[in-house]
Amino acid sequence: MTDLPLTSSHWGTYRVETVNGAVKALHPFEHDADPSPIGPGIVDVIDGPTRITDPMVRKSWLEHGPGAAPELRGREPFVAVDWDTANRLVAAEIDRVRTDYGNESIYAGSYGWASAGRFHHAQSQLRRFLNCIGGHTQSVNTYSFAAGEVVVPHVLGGFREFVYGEAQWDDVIASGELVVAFGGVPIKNGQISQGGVGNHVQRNHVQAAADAGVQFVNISPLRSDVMAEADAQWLAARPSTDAAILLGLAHTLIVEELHDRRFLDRYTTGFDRFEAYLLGHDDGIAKDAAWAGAISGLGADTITDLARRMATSRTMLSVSWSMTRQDHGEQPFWAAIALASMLGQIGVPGQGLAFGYSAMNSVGNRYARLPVIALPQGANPVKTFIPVARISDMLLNPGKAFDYNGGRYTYPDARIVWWAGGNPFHHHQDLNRMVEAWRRPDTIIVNDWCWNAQTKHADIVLPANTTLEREDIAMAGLDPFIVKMDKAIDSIGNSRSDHEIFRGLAAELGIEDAFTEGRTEREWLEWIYTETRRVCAGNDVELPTLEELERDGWFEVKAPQKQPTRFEAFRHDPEAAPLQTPSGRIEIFSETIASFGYDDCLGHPAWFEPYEWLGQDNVGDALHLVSNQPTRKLHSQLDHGSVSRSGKIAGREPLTVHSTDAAARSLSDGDVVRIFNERGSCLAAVVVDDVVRPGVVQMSTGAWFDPGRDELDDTCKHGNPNAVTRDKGTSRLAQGPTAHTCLVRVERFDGVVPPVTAFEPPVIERQ
Ligand SMILES: Nc1nc2c(c(=O)[nH]1)N[C@H]1C(S)=C(S)[C@@H](COP(=O)(O)OP(=O)(O)OC[C@H]3O[C@@H](n4cnc5c(=O)[nH]c(N)nc54)[C@H](O)[C@@H]3O)O[C@H]1N2
Ligand SMILES: Nc1nc2c(c(=O)[nH]1)N[C@H]1C(S)=C(S)[C@@H](COP(=O)(O)OP(=O)(O)OC[C@H]3O[C@@H](n4cnc5c(=O)[nH]c(N)nc54)[C@H](O)[C@@H]3O)O[C@H]1N2
Ligand SMILES: [Mo]
Repeated sequence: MTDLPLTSSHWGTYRVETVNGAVKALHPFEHDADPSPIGPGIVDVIDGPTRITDPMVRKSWLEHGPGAAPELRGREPFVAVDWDTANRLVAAEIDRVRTDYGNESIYAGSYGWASAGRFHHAQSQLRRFLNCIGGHTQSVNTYSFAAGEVVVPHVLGGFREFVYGEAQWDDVIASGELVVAFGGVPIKNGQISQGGVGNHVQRNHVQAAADAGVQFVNISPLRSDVMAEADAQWLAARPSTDAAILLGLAHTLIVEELHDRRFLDRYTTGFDRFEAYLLGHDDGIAKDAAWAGAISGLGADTITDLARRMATSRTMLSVSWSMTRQDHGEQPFWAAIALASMLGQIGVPGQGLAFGYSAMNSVGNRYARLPVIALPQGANPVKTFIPVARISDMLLNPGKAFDYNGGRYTYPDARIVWWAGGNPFHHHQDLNRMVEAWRRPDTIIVNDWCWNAQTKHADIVLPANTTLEREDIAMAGLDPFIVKMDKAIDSIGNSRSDHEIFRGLAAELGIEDAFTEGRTEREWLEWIYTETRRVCAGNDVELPTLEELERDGWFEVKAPQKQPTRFEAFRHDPEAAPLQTPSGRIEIFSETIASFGYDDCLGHPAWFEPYEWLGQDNVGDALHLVSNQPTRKLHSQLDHGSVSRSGKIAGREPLTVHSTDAAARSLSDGDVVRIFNERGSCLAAVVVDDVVRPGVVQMSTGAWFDPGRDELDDTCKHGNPNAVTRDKGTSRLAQGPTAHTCLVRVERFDGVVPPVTAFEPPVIERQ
């Protein structure tokens, strides 16, 4: 087995078995303690009807040019063309748009996860290419935790550097007593690490902590967010009420004098303003346990008990990234920082604050931080940007002003939209609104390898190959394993690597040398690896030569014996090791944010009623839809493969419904239901299970969007939750996505159940 080619993906490392030049099986990597079943899902779809084998152009666009019949996007046949034709069409369109409108009118935020592999990173290739021709409008922040990325730097002086190997599991296991996990510790999500995983560790860490006597509290609408073996206490709060719970805990600490005044005085600023707010001096409302217990549905006693336990235990507070993807998603993270400050345990190993254990395999994992080198993208002369989740707003409102993090900016007039390695028909909210927005640009170009909703809604599709069809190196700096990814099979059809796609376009535009710098793909790979090796050597980390890496296939970078706990130095001496905030301290009150004057994000953490939630008036029989990350895939990737499909019910996405809510609607297992609200609707298949809180339904993201035709026009027949989620920013501060705040109605679908067509390719005409 160990002589089979190796490959790496965001969900793990595998050995590839081929027969006669075709992929037969993917086998788990021999050093992976807990391999993910996701990988083999590619085997039956790498080739076949969903694979895009040639460049494709939407029929009206080909016949009538840019902007032709945009309402037919997603409904029209494609015409297969050769690469020369595709390159000519794309180059001419780039030239037209940059000449007539300027490079700002090329939107290439192109958000998304693409594939693992340092060189063949689709977005890097796209940006490098566009930067060679004068630049493009870009996006900032992520769908993962935009609200955190924007608010936390104001409060702690940084964010990403606190997320991954920071609050280490090793320390929790050695000395922790209590893990209070908002959004749980979802092992399903720990399957993933951006850029590749060698060894999955989250399950074993939770188990080791539980074995060591650490107690878990799972504050989540979903019981399974902490694995059963950890025997967690489940506090099934109403979704999107986390900020209120955190404030109620904070209030309880004050009235019971359990807060660490010494820590607050020495390490934080602005606690008095927050305290006044908690006590209700501003608005007459005490944010006490009764108040929080009522909002969250947990009751006052639960909040009080938890506050006391947290104050008297060695406590790790973990806030999952999902909490940022709710309305006012800035608040839970900020409130959690304030609460952890009040507990006074920040900077002590095994205690304090963690951002999302098991959101990815790397969170809490001890590993050496490598300064890995990426493909240089060059400089983008265009400074225009949008917050990533404002894509529909931008397309619908060119020239309109928007707020972001203290600034006021204007949406550009995007004429070309280009995606390579991401899928807005997966990731964006309110897909009906996006379909509308998608009619605005003149030209939509997508590089991808399969006929998903995104490629079906494009004008020009440039077929990419997959990781199994090219060589690369997995080396993202978030995992101890460096893996030489082998080319296991030849490219399917006429597909090309993204690099090769852009090289062809660069040649057409006369800038090939600028794009390639005279290097072949292999020479780029060698350059990236030897540069990384050189920089690592300067940091006292010895990596093997490329020859040695290729001989062995992989290399495990030794973890440091002891990694200093983040904030340890700050705790030791806050003057000598200040935070990168204006005050050098933890900003429980931020003068900077207060100075922005936003009514939806104040100078301190606060509770804002979400735009829709179970506690609102007239909630009626509405249910809160939690559309969390899928267990059997990463986002939409490989939804068409056997592993993901094995989780569907008669081909449709499952919707988990509590037994009382099922009974009230006469629903039983396997029933097809319509999930709807004023924004849209989708079908799904019912699973009755009390793993969800009453009033909450759960449906994973990732089912390929499959709007019906004719009588079911805007209903997604397959079960994509973004058919019903709302497209509104978290606040004027971060403008992050708010998918997790969503009310729906659910009813049995009594009509003739339409077939799922998500995995059918479009009609293709060959010239
Ligand atoms: N309702 C709801 N929506 C959500 C979320 C949620 O919790 N709820 N979560 C959000 C989050 S956190 C995220 S990160 C986003 C994820 O959203 P995305 O990252 O956009 O989702 P993916 O499905 O990973 O999209 C990657 C695309 O790249 C393609 N691809 C893979 N490899 C290659 C390659 O080598 N070259 C090219 N050209 N293409 C390739 C894949 O086929 C796929 O279409 O979704 C967000 N959306
Ligand atoms: N298998 C798999 N793993 C993944 C991914 C994937 O697609 N598949 N995606 C990866 C990516 S890009 C990211 S960003 C991370 C995301 O990691 P997370 O943000 O942690 O992912 P989610 O699954 O959306 O949310 C975790 C849990 O939060 C709970 N939750 C939802 N709403 C609320 C709420 O209002 N309050 C509380 N307290 N809990 C709530 C849900 O029950 C959910 O299971 O996952 C990564 N890991
Ligand atoms: Mo994400």
